[in-house]
Amino acid sequence: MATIDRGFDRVGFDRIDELCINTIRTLSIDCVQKANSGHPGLPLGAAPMAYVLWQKHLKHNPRNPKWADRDRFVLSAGHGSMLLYSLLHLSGYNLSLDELKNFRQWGSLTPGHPEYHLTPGVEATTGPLGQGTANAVGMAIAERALANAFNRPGHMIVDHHTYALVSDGDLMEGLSAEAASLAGHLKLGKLIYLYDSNDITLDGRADITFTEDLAKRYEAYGWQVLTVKNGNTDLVSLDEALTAAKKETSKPSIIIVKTIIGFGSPGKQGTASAHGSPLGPDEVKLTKKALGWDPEKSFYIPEEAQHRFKDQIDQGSKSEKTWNEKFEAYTKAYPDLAQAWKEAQAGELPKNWQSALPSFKAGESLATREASGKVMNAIATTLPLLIGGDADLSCSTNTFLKDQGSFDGQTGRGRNIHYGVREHAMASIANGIAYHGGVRNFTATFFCFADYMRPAIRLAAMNHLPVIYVFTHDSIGLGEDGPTHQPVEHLASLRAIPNLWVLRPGDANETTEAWRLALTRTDGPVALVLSRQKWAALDRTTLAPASETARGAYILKDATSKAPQAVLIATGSEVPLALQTQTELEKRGVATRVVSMPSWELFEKQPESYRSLVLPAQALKASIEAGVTFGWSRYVGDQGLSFGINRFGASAPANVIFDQLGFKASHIADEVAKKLAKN
Ligand SMILES: Cc1ncc(C[n+]2csc(CCOP(=O)(O)OP(=O)(O)O)c2C)c(N)n1
Repeated sequence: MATIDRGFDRVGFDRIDELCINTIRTLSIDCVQKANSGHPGLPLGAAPMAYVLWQKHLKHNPRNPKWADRDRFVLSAGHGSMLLYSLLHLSGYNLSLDELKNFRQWGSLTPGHPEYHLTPGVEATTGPLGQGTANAVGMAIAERALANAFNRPGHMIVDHHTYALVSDGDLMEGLSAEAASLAGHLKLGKLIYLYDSNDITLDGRADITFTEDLAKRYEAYGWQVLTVKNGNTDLVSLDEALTAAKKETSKPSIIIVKTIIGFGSPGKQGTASAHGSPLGPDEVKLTKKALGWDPEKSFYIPEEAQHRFKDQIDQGSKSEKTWNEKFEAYTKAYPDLAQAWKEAQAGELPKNWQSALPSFKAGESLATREASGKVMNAIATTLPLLIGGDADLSCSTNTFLKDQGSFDGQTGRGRNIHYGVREHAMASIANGIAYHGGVRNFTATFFCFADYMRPAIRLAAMNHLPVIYVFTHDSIGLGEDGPTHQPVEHLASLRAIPNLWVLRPGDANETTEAWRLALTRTDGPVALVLSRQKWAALDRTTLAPASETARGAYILKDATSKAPQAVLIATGSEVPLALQTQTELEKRGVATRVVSMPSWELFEKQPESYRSLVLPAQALKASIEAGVTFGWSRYVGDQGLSFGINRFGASAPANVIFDQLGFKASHIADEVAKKLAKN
């Protein structure tokens, strides 16, 4: 067991700072103990680095957690949530001691892992290791993009840092490597990681799996690497390292802080048993004693410490006041920009943005990815704060914004972010951009690779982040690349994520509408699922208007003479096939309706009266979609039919695969007629 050293280096710090740090520590272990669940080890070890950062460096105003030019702090190792809750409470955020005492309980503001949409001052939802490292990269990107859009000579209204506290587990995750590689490449000089290097993970010593030279790795990524040898007590070195990190503006910095997990706990410090379970009542007392605390006092906040923490409120109010004065001067000098800033901060889009949305002529043959590319380039002119990028596939996803340049991490110029082949980081960085706010952002890749992004998509949905995913090459329709690249289960898989809208438009004009819906949405992410292959834009003079896309599903073309006997429900590239099948069935005397259903989620929001009008109970319903049929029984019912692909695809020209797998009007018409005959 490592010996407990309570001595603090006192140059620039005093006894009260030590008291503050131990207040964070004891409060955290008391809350974990009361909950009888949680992670005491990280708060005990990382309290000094977090305290020095918050007390001496972090630009924030606890009285206004949403002040736009605040520094961002991400606790990437979200399991150490009590560290963050203690800091928030003690620094004067609107998070009461009672909330802390309710740690991990139903309805509290202090859930097991920090949740962005719940707790004032929590900048990102973390817990799945690695996510926060990439979220922080996204925040640093957003900061630069906004600086480029709004700062003017003599008027620096955007100028803040992004800090992340990261752990061994965070840096083991491949995601963090993708994110760090890109951050180094982009030279994000205002991004700083504090790495709680305690050499312990959940199962034991980190070196049972993690033995590389991490400093060299980050140097190779193009980061400044700094080390603090004794993060348990050496506050001066922590302070100096943070100063050095801020001084280096040409690259991101990582400060490797050597700490002891569970610092202060005589029986558990330095071991994995301090990581993820309460210390136990006796060990809590022993730890308090070792830290010079009264072992009998729980949730104790010494007055002197309370007073010192409150400095942050005064300091924060002053900083924001200074910024407000700057913004006043800016408003006088640049009234239009100031107005645009306010709108962007409120998450509003410029009033005229929809004027640029294109419409497509009936019969114009184009893939929905091409239609999407045209929409994006048209609205790029009316939405100057739309940024985004692709994972090395912009030529195929059609998502490059022409004449808008490539994003530069130093100046923030350029609206196309080249993510490289780093899909997971792309999606997590997109979350970071959205968490930051002020800009809107999209990502793009082949639909099949949505799997690489899924952990971040899930978090975007959970946190109501308005990220837009452009997924192209959405089915076997991509053809010769074969089953590895042909999504089949992906629609079902994304539809299973709560609060994610999945839109698979049925032609070019539905694609325009899908973009309109995606950009209008502010409370969650939207996946646009688009084709590689072309077909003719539908004739909206004879069919229902594409604006009906907003209802999720609509009667595209009704049965000719009487109430429908069959209703064909199709999405995306299968909509024209449904129309052909309808013609075939009508020829055979079967009254057939075609419903285009670009989005299940939007359809679910419609009143029951509308839903039962579109999908009448008495008709035979059949879904047609080039993906697994999983879930379609919800709309076709037990007696309905589902035409889909419950296997992997194949490598061949697209039309051949569609034919071979039964996507033919004659085949579908036969099956529908047969079923009707049986009923
Ligand atoms: C993606 C992911 N995998 C696994 C876990 C479960 N988990 C929580 S903490 C942890 C490892 C803890 O090690 P470290 O990150 O060094 O934290 P410390 O022990 O220093 O608190 C694991 C595996 C997780 N939260 N996220």
